[in-house]
Amino acid sequence: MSDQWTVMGVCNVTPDSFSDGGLLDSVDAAIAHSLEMVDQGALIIDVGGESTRPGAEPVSEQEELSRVIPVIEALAAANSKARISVDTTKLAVASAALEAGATYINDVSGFTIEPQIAELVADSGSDCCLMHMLGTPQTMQEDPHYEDVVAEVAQFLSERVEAALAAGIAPQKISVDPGIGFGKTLQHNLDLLNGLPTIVALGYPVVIGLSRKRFLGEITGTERPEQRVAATVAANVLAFERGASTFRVHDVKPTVDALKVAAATFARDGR
Ligand code: PMM
Repeated sequence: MSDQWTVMGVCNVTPDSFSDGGLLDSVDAAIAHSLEMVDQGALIIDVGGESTRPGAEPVSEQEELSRVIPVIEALAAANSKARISVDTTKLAVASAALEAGATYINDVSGFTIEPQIAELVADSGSDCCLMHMLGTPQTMQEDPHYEDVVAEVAQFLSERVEAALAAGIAPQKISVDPGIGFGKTLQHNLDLLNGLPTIVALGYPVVIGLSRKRFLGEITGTERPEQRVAATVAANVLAFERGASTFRVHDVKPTVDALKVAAATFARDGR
């Protein structure tokens, strides 16, 4: 386990994301929120313009561009300490985002939807996160099935890493993410959290995105996503203990505080 950790703050500029959709529907609101997350300790801001909520309809390239690019441009102009990530599966959006100042591509399909993104990442020298998803957001929660979820997700991620390396992406630019909630039941999500050391053993930093997700609501009986903060913090501390290093969250301050305490404790423990 490492005591290095990074918080990635979520800036969804979508009318329909599951937990914060519609709140950030102006560039000014998105920037103010992002800069607040940076003040609270986020080192990466992840800007997304297409909801990946279960059942969400895809958005057109043009619509996604018009949502995220003005925000990325304004965020880059604000010169904050944080790096800018774009949460997209589209080559055109990734490319425009890099031009606008992003340096990190977060592709929830692990470069399976538009594989040419891998070459773009390689040529630009940007970082990337390769995530596991079963099916598409439209279908992923329709009775997801695995023989061994941890082994299958690890196998998928290792294949996607190979594809990224083959495209010329430097190994130190790659992170992997088991994709909590993307084609997973409550039990699959818990198995993946428990099994994180298997994903960590692939040898790449592990990103975990469990913030406010439905499985936390199922466990706690908390209907409203914004009331799942304590559950999010608890699960992230456990993920940290099992070796995750980047934590994608909506609620930056409580997560940063919790990870500081966890890191200080484990550092004392000498682990
Ligand atoms: N989850 C969502 C969107 N993007 N990216 C990564 N790398 N990992 C995730 O778990 C992830 C993601 C969906 O959650 P949101 O609607 O709160 O953005």
